[in-house]
Amino acid sequence: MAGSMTDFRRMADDVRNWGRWGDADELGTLNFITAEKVAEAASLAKQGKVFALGADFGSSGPQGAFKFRNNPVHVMTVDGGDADTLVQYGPEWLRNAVAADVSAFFADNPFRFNDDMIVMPLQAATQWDALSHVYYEDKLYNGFPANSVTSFGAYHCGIDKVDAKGITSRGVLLDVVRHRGADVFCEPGQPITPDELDAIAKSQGVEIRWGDIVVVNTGWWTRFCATGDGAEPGSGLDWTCAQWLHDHEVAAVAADNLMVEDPDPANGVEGTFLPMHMLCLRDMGLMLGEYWNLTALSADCATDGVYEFQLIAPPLSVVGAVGSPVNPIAIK
Ligand code: UVW
Repeated sequence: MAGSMTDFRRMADDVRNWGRWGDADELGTLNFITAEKVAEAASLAKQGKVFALGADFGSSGPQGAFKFRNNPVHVMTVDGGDADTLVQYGPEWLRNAVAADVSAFFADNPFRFNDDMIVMPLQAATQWDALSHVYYEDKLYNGFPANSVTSFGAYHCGIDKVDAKGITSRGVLLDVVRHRGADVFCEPGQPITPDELDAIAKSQGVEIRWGDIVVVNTGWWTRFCATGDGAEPGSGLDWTCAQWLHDHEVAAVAADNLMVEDPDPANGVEGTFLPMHMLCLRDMGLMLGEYWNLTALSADCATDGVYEFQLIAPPLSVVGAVGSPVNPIAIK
């Protein structure tokens, strides 16, 4: 539903959690995940079914379409072939270096090894947005100054600040694709409203509870795997879903699309961009998960009618990072 800056500010005032868990808090709505909640989540692992929700991190990933982010670049730094190549063909100095440094590994013994490295934006594929990822008017979540994010990294609200939580809770899948009877994915121009989220939960027979991580299937990832088109917008959560997430006191929200919220500025707030990001990350302190591969999980939920699971989605504790790759695991 298109809104004005006045609507936006009214909602921002309503959903803002600053000070709710103390002035020093950098966990935000992850505070809803109590020990009881973690135990409840673990009790949902009943059938032994495991779903890895991480996308492939590789050169054919979803990035590149918008120019400012790239797909991962993966290179080998040592491989078993080095043993023969370096020892036989390397220049004298290198052979000596090899003799000194790695011949203990490669020469006169059968042991071989391979090493590699990856260069990529932390937003390259399946990811968590840290609370410092998006802000406005010079303030991060809980009022921390935006200039505390420097070229050295985020001193406040970095992804490393949520490490202690591990990020595991009861996950609930809301399947918009099947609810709409869409072929594969939610066509652009049809933002998912708060009422629709309630209707989906009701029709799936699942309740959204305090501290849950809500996972929304829009079919975007399934479609991307078929077309390779990372620029396909699809539809996402209407920006007013920030209020719904606040009212349900959920711990985090994730989706299979590129930005969780609806990407069309015409459905957002006049005069700004990604208003749900601003409300969730900066005002509520609620993390967003993007590019989650929900294809197999959503198919399974439709088959067995079980839409709740133990969700385990710890980010990498990259010091000062504003996001992290993740391979979330759903266990039923
Ligand atoms: C932006 O595009 C700023 O963010 P995200 O990757 O969270 O969609």
